[in-house]
Amino acid sequence: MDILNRAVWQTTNKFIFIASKPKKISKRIFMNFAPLVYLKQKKPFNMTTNIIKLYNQAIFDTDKKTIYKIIDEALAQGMLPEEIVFEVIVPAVDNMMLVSEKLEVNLAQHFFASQLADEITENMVAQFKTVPEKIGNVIIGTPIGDFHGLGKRIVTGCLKAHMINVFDLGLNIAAEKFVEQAILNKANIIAISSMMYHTATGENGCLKVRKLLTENHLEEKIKIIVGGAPYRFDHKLYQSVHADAWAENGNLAGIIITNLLKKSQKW
Ligand code: B12
Repeated sequence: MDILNRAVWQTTNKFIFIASKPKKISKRIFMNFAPLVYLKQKKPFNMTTNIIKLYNQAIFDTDKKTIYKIIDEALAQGMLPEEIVFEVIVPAVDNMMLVSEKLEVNLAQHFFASQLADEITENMVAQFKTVPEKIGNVIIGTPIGDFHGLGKRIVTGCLKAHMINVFDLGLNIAAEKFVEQAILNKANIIAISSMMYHTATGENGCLKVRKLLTENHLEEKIKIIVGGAPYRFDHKLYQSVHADAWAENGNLAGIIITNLLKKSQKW
């Protein structure tokens, strides 16, 4: 977030000074702080729209301090924690994915957006009037030999914001552990993040998880979803490794997993 926007948060006086000279402010900056005018003055204006705009901008600026101020302000103005999660946080994750196709969005911004989604969702859920029902349990990890954890963490943040319970096993996970943990936690989905071709297609990764599920007659209960760089290069690779599905990014993972959860046999 730029200095002008910070000033808006700091003192109303500074804001009035800025607002009195609108011609000198770039359109982008004006659009960023304009909604706050209404927020501060409590004028009838679509508050949720304002919060969404401010939140999205702060996400792009990777400005954590401002994000928490926006959330506090939203709560103070009467927005419910439920509304914050479902009308601000989840759409912001979607928005990041949508705009990244057109604008240059870097890895740090993606990572930041999903981390914050994860963090704020946890925070808000604790304040919900009725604790929301999680739509299902997911086990996630990288397979044996793969220590690339960034994609997995982004996916985890997105899934949590979609109200999915995630058990993150970490890196370098044996096929046996994926299955054992899925049974233990009554998970309907095993999500495997592979960043290298050989860990995606190797015998100790998804192929072995599938073998174990088949041997234990768990295929109706536990579905496998895969993701990571090799799958983005070859969209049919997921079939070769006998997964049920794949997803290109965290947001799509949330949508596809929600559908898989509906289809899988309950524990
Ligand atoms: C960062 C990085 C590293 C870092 C990892 C840091 C960390 N903590 O994760 C470090 C430096 C440690 C590293 C090491 C190595 N790396 Co490396 N690394 C990369 C790099 C540049 C980026 C990977 C990444 O984080 N991407 C960013 C994330 C956000 O994107 P993403 O993972 O694709 O995730 C998105 C989607 O794929 C999807 N997704 C991801 N996971 C999942 C899971 C599910 C279930 C779903 C549905 C979706 C999903 O959603 C995510 C969010 O939108 C890639 C190149 C590349 N462009 O991919 C090489 C790359 C993966 N590395 C490579 C290699 C070779 C290595 C090393 C072997 C290098 C070496 N000689 O030591 C080691 C191996 C270490 C190991 N055993 O794992 C190769 C792999 C080539 C291959 N054979 O397939 C790549 C492709 C580089 C290259 N072009 O050669 N690497």
